[in-house]
Amino acid sequence: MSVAPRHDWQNHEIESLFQLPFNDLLFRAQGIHRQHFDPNAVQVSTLLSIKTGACPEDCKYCSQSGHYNTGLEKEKLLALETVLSEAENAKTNGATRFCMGAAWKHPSAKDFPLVLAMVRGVRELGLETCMTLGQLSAEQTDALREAGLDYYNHNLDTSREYYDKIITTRHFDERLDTLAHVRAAGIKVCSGGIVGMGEQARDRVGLLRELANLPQHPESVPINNLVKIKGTPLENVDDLDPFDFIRMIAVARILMPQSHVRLSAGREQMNDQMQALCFFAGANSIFYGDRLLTTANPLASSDMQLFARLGIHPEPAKHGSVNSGQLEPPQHAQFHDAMTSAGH
Ligand code: SAM
Ligand code: DTB
Ligand code: SF4
Repeated sequence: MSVAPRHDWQNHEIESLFQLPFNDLLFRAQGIHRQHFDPNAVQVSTLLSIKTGACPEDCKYCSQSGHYNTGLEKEKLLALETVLSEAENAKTNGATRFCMGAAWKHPSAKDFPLVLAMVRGVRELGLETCMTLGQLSAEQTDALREAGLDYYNHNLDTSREYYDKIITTRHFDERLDTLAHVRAAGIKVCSGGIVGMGEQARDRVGLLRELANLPQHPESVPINNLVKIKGTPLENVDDLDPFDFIRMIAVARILMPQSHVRLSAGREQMNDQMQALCFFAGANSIFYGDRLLTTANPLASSDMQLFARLGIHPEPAKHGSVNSGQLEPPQHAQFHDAMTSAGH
């Protein structure tokens, strides 16, 4: 029996989930997953950095912060044609959502019209649209919604208590304000965080509690494993135990049963077995394509093979945009070929 999602999780309840024996936790997460989703479908999004580097924020994990010398090549806001041609490629390769990220504190009035044009153009291609541009005002969220934005990504990143150790130039409550504007505008919320930043187990509990106790659960919850970037203050932080990463996915699945939980950054550093366990724990979304924003992601061909070996198929797009719900050739042709050659 499926129970209505809760928004009143207490720390001690979440801690007890994390403390369950691994098999008990995964069994429970998988049971909940099956009540709400096709257990063999995974949503696939492709990411593009539309404006790279020289960010005024001081996020200690990030290659794009202007506060650290990471050797990253900076780029201006991309031209509309470049973004649309990348989106076309993503669609041809089988992605159903196109996520565009900019290294900004917030979008400027000068750049905003081009951003809106990107949303309109990507949507016209029949892809779901997602943007992550930093802090937004209520007026900006309304304009994005009008342009056809489906999702806005803005992560809480970590617990309220650990947050100041990671970012000092933007406050936790400001993040919640942006999420509230996004929700009020009728845009779907994509919000999660990063683990493996030297946080304590209680911070992973705190992050999930904040997300699960939002008035409405984010439709998409990216769980990123820190990609260590040379030159940032976190470049030498200890690795998180891989089982604790899988536990994080499983507990997110239990707390937010109807949300897509994304196995997000860090897959390039994971083996296939680890990713398979993350899918079993309830992850049902990935970034697909050989680049995240500035770092490597597994090759699309490797992901197709992994899906085929696991009998996983990409989830069809569900959105109010042009092609609503229909995946037509050539979308997914590659996945289909990989599945066939793996004997499915
Ligand atoms: N600048 C915008 C912002 O921060 O809201 C959007 C882009 S930002 C890169 C999006 C998210 O990516 C961050 O909030 C963080 O959770 C994640 N991220 C960034 N760098 C990462 C890294 N090195 N490893 C794992 N996740 C990372
Ligand atoms: C999210 O939660 N993870 C993505 C996306 N939202 C924008 C970004 C991951 C970035 C990983 C490091 C990089 O490539 O720079
Ligand atoms: Fe800037 Fe976003 Fe990186 Fe923070 S995570 S430094 S806001 S690009």
